[in-house]
Amino acid sequence: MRLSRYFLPVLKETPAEAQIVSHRYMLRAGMIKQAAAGIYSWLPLGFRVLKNIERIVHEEQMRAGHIPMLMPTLQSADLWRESGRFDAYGPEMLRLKDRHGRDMLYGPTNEELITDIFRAHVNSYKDLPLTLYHIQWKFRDEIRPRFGVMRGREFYMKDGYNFDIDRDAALHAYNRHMVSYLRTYERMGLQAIPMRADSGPIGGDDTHEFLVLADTGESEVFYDSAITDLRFGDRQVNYDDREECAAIVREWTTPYARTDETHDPALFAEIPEARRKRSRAIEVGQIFYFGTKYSDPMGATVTNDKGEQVPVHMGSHGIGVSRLVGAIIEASHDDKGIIWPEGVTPFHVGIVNLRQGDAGCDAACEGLYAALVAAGLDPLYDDREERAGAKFATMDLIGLPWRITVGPRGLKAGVVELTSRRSGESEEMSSEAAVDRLLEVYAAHRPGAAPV
Ligand code: 5CA
Repeated sequence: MRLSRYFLPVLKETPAEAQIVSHRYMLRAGMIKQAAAGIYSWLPLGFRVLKNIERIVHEEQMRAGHIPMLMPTLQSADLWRESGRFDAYGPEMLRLKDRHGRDMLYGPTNEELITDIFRAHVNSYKDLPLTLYHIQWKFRDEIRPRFGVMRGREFYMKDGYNFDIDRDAALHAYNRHMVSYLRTYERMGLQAIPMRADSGPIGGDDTHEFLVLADTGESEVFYDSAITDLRFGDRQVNYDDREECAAIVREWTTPYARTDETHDPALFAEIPEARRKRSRAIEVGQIFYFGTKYSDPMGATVTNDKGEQVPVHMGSHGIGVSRLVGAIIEASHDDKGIIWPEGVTPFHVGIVNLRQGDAGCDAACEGLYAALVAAGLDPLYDDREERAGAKFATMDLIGLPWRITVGPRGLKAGVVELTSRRSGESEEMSSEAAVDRLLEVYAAHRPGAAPV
C-alpha cells in the first residue's frame, strides 16, 4: 500500500476524551472513530489489525478441531424466554420490537441460539463431541462504556460452544479450549494468564478468565509470579488426547492466579512473599463449563449408548476480539506510539523515502516495494512529499515493527537502513538482504503458518 493513496487520518492532537493510552493511540493513529457511545467505526488501519486477530483466532480454533459458522446479531426473544434469561439478563441486553410488535434482542451472547440449532439437528451420542463457534458482533448496553474498544457497547467476540455426552467429555472440551487460548494469545505477542473467576450471567461453576497484566486494566488480580515464567512456545498438541491437554491445564492452573471475585487470602498467604503479586489486568477471554444449564430447560438431549435420552453437557468459550486490539496496545507501546507484535501488525514493514522526488530514491523505493510484495510481504510505503521527521513520527505512531529507510547517502553505498521499532536499533544492508531478513522474521507469523 502507498500511503499517498491510503486512508490514514492521523491526529496531531491528543484527543481529550481518551483516558488510556490504547484509546489515545487508536484515535491518533486513525484506527477507529466513535460512532456513538461505545460504538466505533473501524477505519482501514484498525480494521487490518482486527482482521489479523480474527485470523489467528480462526486458525487456532480450527487447529483444535472446532468448527466455524455464523449466527446473526439479532435474535428472537422466544428462545431467551425458554432459558429464562430474557428477564434475568437485565438492562445490559438491548431489547427491541420489530414492526409486528415481536420482541427481539441484539445478542449479547449466543447460548440459546446455538442450543436451538443443536436440538434441531443432533439426536445421538454418535454425533458428539461437537464444538461450534463463530466470530460476530455483540451488543451489551454497558452502563459505562469507556476506554474505547476495551469496554464498548458493540464489540466483536469469538464465542464457541461445546456439546458433549457427559461431564468428563465436556471437561476435556474445557481443557482443549484453555490450551488453544494459551497458544492464540501467545501468537498475538501477549501473555494472557488463565485465572479462576466468577461466571456471572453465563452461569456454571467452572470458569477461567484470561488476563493480560496492565495498570489500566479494569480487573483486580492476585497471582503467584511463577506463572509469568510459563511459555506455551511451539508445542505440537494432540487436541484429542485428554491427558495431554489436562497436563497443560495443570501446568497453568497450579500456580495461584485468581480474580478478586474468587480471591482466597488464606491460600494466597501460602505463596512465598516475594512471589505474591497483586495487579490490575485486562480480561481478554473467558471459558465456562455449565453442564446442562441450557440443555435442560431447552430440551437439548441425545440418546446415549444405552438408548436413554440425556441432556448434553455444554460450555461456552469467548475471546474479546475487538478488546484485544486495545489490550495489545496497552501491553506494547512507548511514548512515541504503538509497537505491534509481528503476529498482528497491520503492515509488515514501512518504507520511508527520505527524498521523495529524487529519481534514485524513488526508483530504489519502488524496487524495494515490488520485491517485498513479490516475497508475499505487505509493505506500507510512505511516498508523501513530507519531511523525514514527519514520516518517522507517523511510522512510530502507527507502530509497524520494522521500517526500511531509503536515502540518497545510503544508496550511494548500495545500502538501505532496517530499523526495529521495538529496540530502535538500525542496521545497514542491501535491499535484498533487508527483504530476506524480513522473510525470516515473519516466517512464523504468516497466514496459514498454522496447519488447519
Ligand atoms: N458466552 C460467553 C463465552 S462465549 C461470554 O459471553 N463470555 S464473556 O461475557 O466473558 O465475554 C467474552 C469476552 O468478550 C470477554 O472475556 C471480553 O474479553 C469480551 N468482552 C465482554 N464484554 C465486552 C465489552 N463490553 N467490550 C469489549 N469486549 C468485551
